[in-house]
Amino acid sequence: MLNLNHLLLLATVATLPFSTTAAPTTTTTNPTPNLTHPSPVTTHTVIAGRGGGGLRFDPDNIVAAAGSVIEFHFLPANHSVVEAAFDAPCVPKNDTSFDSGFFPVAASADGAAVQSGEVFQFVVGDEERPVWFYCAQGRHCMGGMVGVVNQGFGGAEGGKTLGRFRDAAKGFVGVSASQGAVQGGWRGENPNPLAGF
Ligand SMILES: *[C@@H]1O[C@H](CO)[C@@H](O)[C@H](O)[C@H]1NC(C)=O
Ligand SMILES: *[C@@H]1O[C@H](CO)[C@@H](O)[C@H](O)[C@H]1NC(C)=O
Ligand SMILES: *[C@@H]1O[C@H](CO)[C@@H](O)[C@H](O)[C@H]1NC(C)=O
Ligand SMILES: [Cu+2]
Repeated sequence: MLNLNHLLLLATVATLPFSTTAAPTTTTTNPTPNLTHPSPVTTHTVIAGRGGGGLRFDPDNIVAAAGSVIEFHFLPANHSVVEAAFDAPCVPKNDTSFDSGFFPVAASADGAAVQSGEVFQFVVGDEERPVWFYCAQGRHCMGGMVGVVNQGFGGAEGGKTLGRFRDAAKGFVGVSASQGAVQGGWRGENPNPLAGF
C-alpha cells in the first residue's frame, strides 16, 4: 500500500534537517534523526447509526491517505455499509465492491450506548478516487444514510460531492440492495472498542 505519495513524503521527511522541540539531550549515539513526523496512514473510525435520527454515518465525509483503514462501528438497530458508484446510490457498485453485511445490535434496556462486538474495515486505495457508500437497510439510504471517503475536489471528480450524492440517494426509486455476502474488506471482532466514543 506504499504509493508514490508516501515514498515522496518519506523522502522529504528523511532529508529534513534535524530539529526537535524536545528538551536537548546531553548525549546521542544516533547520527540520523528519528522520524518524528506522524504517519498520514491511520485508522479512521466511523460510527454507523449515530446522528440524524440514527440514519447517519458519523463522520460521513472522510479524507484519508492511501493505505489508511476505514473502520465502521455499528450502533442499534441493524445497519450495514456497502460501496456504491457516485451515479448509482443505494445499490452495490459492482460484483467485487465492498459490503459489510448487516450488524443487528439490540438497544440496551437502560439507554446506555451499545455497539456491535464486530467492526468492518476496508483499506483506502487511490486517494484520487472517491469511495461512496451507503447503508442497505430498508429505506436508510433513501433517508440519506450515505457517506464518502475522499470526495471529488478537482479534476474529473470535481463537483462530485457528498451533498449531491445524498440528494441522489434521497431521490432513488427502487429497492436498496446488498451483495449478499461480506466482501471487499474485513469483518471481525472489534479491535478498538472505545474508538469514536
Ligand atoms: C531513534 O532511532 C534509533 C536508531 O534507529 C533507535 O535506536 C531509537 O530507539 C529511536 N528512538 C525512538 C524514540 O524511536
Ligand atoms: C469494482 O469496484 C472496485 C472497488 O471500487 C474496483 O476496485 C474495481 O476496479 C471495480 N471493478 C470493475 C470491473 O469496475
Ligand atoms: C437485519 O437486517 C437484514 C436486512 O434487512 C435482515 O435480513 C435481518 O433479518 C436483520 N436482522 C435482525 C436480527 O433483525
Ligand atoms: Cu442503516
